[in-house]
Amino acid sequence: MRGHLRGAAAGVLAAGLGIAVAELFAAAARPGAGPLVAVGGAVIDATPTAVKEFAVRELGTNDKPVLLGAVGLVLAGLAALTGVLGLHRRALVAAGAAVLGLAGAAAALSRPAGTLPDAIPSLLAATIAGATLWWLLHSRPTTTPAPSGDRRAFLRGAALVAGAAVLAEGGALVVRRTIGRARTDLRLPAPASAAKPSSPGLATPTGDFYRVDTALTVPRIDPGTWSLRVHGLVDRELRLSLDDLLRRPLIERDITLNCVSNEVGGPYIGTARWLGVPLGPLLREAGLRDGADQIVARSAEGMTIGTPVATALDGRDTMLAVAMNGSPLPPEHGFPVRMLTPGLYGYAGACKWVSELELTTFAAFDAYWVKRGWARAGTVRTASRIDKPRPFARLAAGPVTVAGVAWAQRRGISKVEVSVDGGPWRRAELLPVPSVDTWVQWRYSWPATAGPHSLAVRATDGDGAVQTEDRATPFPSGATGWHTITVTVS
Ligand SMILES: Nc1nc2c(c(=O)[nH]1)N[C@H]1C(S)=C(S)[C@@H](COP(=O)(O)O)O[C@H]1N2
Ligand SMILES: [Mo]
Repeated sequence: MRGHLRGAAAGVLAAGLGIAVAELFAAAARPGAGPLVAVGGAVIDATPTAVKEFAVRELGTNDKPVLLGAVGLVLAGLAALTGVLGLHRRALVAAGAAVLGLAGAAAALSRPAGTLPDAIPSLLAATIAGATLWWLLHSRPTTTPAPSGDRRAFLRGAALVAGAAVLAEGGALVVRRTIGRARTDLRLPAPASAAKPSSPGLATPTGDFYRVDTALTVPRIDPGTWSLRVHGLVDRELRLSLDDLLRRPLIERDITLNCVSNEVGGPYIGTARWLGVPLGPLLREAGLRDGADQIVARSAEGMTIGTPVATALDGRDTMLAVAMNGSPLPPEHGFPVRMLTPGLYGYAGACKWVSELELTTFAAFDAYWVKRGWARAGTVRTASRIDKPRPFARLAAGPVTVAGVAWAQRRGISKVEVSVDGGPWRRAELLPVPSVDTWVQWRYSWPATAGPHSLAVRATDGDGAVQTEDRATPFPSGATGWHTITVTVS
């Protein structure tokens, strides 16, 4: 019994050391390629969309820690088992490590942008864990007739392994800190083309900006070694450092970004003042070949996002963004560089932590979300939302300000109307906006009378098309329907 406990503990400790060293290696060399993250990512990829949506709904932003914790627990269980079996059959130590290492490597390679080097962290972890376990279990003959001395030796070895694991974790922390400092030290050049003045409250404070991605841990990318490769259907392949990008003329624009997964009235939308390099001139420099109709953006942690080439050339402000609301991009929002395509949902035009742009065709390649059934185009649908009053609010009779936002990036908003209890549509007042690519803030003064009431909002885009009442789910091309709330007036 005690022997079994010892075997299990040795297995878990050895795996812990292996993982910690692999995380340190990944932090320095390949962000997001740590073994746990690779396996977790593969699990997410393999999960049907319906289950994924269920998990996001039930667990919210805890979905990732929960998944990583589960992967860690399963690994700990398997490592403990390997330790117990390895007590009596040494070969099983090597076999267990090999199986787990290869499983991790296979998971890393199965990711959409997985390349051979991504297998290294898992293989490294398995090699270190296997060797450590072997040493812990077999460095001294287990048959010596001195059980207490043997126990002391085992505890000494275990403490050594735990210490090494803590050191490796600490190293990974230092790497991440150093990158954090490089981010705050980054000096942003002034834009060649500044944003137009805009009304206060138009932009979402960075800390409140929604975040949606599949990254299990936020990739920490060293801006000093980051580069962007532009290749595929181009005459000249480009490789640009962050300094190369920052030396180009920059544009500064207020642009609204929203997620296709946003429900009617939902929170996955925000507006920020972005600073970036316009993509069109860069693609022309690379010498765009005939037939290229898709830009496949790949990110450090393995996302692929497919964006129509036309959106970089039709005059809109499609850019490689380096800053958000006056500061370098926060790590969560894609530091050091992300794509931004006005008029497209994030999954179709806003690749974070971008490291590669491949010019190709839609016929030749389906990006991550398209493989999962989401629409190829990703064009933002006209929508509007009531932010004030809150649903189920209790209000006093008299004039009540009803307010919110409406958006139809690229087309703009020409009209917002409010209907009380299904009655006639009344025009809301629109605040001025810098361009068609931002949401519009609207307000309506409602003479509220006692009783329960429903409030609905609808927008008309710049082309005169009225937002449809028909309800559609976010999948596969964005939710539709009017946002309606109920309130009580007394
Ligand atoms: N690398 C990467 N980029 C990504 C994603 C992702 O999962 N990975 N998600 C996309 C989606 S679905 C959206 S809506 C936006 C969200 O950007 P934000 O988190 O900065 O708000 O990023 C897009 N870019
Ligand atoms: Mo999204």
